[in-house]
Amino acid sequence: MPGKPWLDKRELILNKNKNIIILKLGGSLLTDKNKPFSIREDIVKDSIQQIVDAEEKLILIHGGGSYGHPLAKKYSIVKGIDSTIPNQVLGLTETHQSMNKFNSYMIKLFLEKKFPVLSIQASSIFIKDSNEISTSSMEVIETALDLNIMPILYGDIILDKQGSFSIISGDQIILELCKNLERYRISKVIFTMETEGIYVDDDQSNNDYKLATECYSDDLDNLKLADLGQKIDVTGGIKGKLNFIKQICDKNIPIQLINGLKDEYIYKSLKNQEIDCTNILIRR
Ligand code: IP8
Repeated sequence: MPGKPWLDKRELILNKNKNIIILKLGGSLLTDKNKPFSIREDIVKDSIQQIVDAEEKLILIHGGGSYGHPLAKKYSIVKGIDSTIPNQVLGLTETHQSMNKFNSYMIKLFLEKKFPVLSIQASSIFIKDSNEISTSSMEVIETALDLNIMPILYGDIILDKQGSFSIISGDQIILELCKNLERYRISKVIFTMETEGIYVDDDQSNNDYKLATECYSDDLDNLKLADLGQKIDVTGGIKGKLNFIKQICDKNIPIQLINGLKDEYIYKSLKNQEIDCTNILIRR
């Protein structure tokens, strides 16, 4: 269109690949979750290198780890506004700022590798109304993807129109993306953790836990899960994760749970190469 050259450029970009992967890097992988403000630098750098090497179109989500959960717990942010908690609103903003700091560390590493990323704050694009997420504009994310910029979102605080607030976990953000992205098709969601996936007691009796390599989403409720040790987690741990996983599967999106500590597993998963992990399948 004469006089509007950017429209041509947009057209060109829009014709490109419309499939994306969503990758979550768990907070307990990236940080020492029980020691406030501690980044596991080698693991973060290695994970970022694998993402850069894979050259796939994706949205990256990261968890809170020791930058989010201890502060959120200290001020009981998940429970919403409570005037009996001293400085709770200040604690809410401190939690957000702490997550920003962690996110900035990640962003800087990508930019040092000349890899274009854009930090998008969940607290600016999502809001709750009586505890239900009511607003979600995906346009910024989709336009960033059009421009081949990798959007990075992270567990954050979320405000509630009824005069309260809570925490939005990385898993909840993923579910919202799965529900609301319109111009992109999510081919797969990868959750990167510190174990190969879900460990279950096969015969439900002798505590002999085995890796569930394949698991149908509608069987998730009936699994006897291994207790892999509880760290500070204000957003529900593995049980909370499975709840989101089921809802993501309802959108017909396959899920892989992988061990981010294993050599090149993030790269291999992004490239659909075979690895030991849990694949959550959808029954047709
Ligand atoms: O680690 C929690 O996100 P998650 C974010 O994905 C905060 O559960 C601020 C605790």
